[in-house]
Amino acid sequence: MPATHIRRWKTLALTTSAVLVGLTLPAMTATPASATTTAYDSTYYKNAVGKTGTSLKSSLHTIISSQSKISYAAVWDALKVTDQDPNNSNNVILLYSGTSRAKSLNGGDTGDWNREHVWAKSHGDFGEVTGPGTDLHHLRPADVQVNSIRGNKDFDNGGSAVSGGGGSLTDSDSFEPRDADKGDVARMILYMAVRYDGGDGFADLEPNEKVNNGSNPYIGKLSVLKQWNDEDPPSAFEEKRNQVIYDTYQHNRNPFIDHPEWVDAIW
Ligand SMILES: [Ca+2]
Ligand SMILES: [Ca+2]
Ligand SMILES: [Ca+2]
Repeated sequence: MPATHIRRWKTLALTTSAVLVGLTLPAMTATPASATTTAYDSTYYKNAVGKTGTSLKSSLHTIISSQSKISYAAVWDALKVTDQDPNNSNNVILLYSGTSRAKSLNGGDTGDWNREHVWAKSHGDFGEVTGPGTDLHHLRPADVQVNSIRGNKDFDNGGSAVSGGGGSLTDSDSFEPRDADKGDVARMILYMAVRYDGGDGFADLEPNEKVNNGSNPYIGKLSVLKQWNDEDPPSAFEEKRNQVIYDTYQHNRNPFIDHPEWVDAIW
């Protein structure tokens, strides 16, 4: 190796190790062994890094509650950006089915896609007014019929195949997304639980171990959601979506996409 290359490599190695020390040492003091680091740890998350349990949840609530909000009508156009098919800019990728469908087919008819509230509207009765009902961190494009089959069911394993559901399953009281969407669903639900704690005039949303939660501000099952978070880690699509919501629309982040290990640190 020519001397100039060796010098450059050494300089790079020194610089890299100095940066890594600066980033990882604070995180190693209290976060779980599988802790990840992100570019936002020393800025956006600086008051949360190193905490666990209710202390971590409370810090994250404060951090992510500083946000912009959009109207329910504006959600249509936002989803065309946040959920754009990486391989076809005319399409969006639909939650649960994984289908790529034309952005122009937004609507309410068979074959259209519409705005799925992953934390079902009825669970806390927040509806479609600006607030939890318009929060892009849990809104996804979904096939009209698949969305209707999910309805307001809680999430759990089991059931029979959903028609056009890409491998999703359902029974009388619960819905199981296809494998590639399991972690996404878990992290969206847990974002909502941390973001909405009874302020802003809305209910305190929380996960629990039940199905058939109905109109109570709860969604189950927490143990299953935790399992799904482990089985389906954040994808490039999910990370980009989080970034677009942060940069362009709401200016807040889903902490569980940046730090999936924080799920186990809180629950
Ligand atoms: Ca069930
Ligand atoms: Ca996924
Ligand atoms: Ca809550």
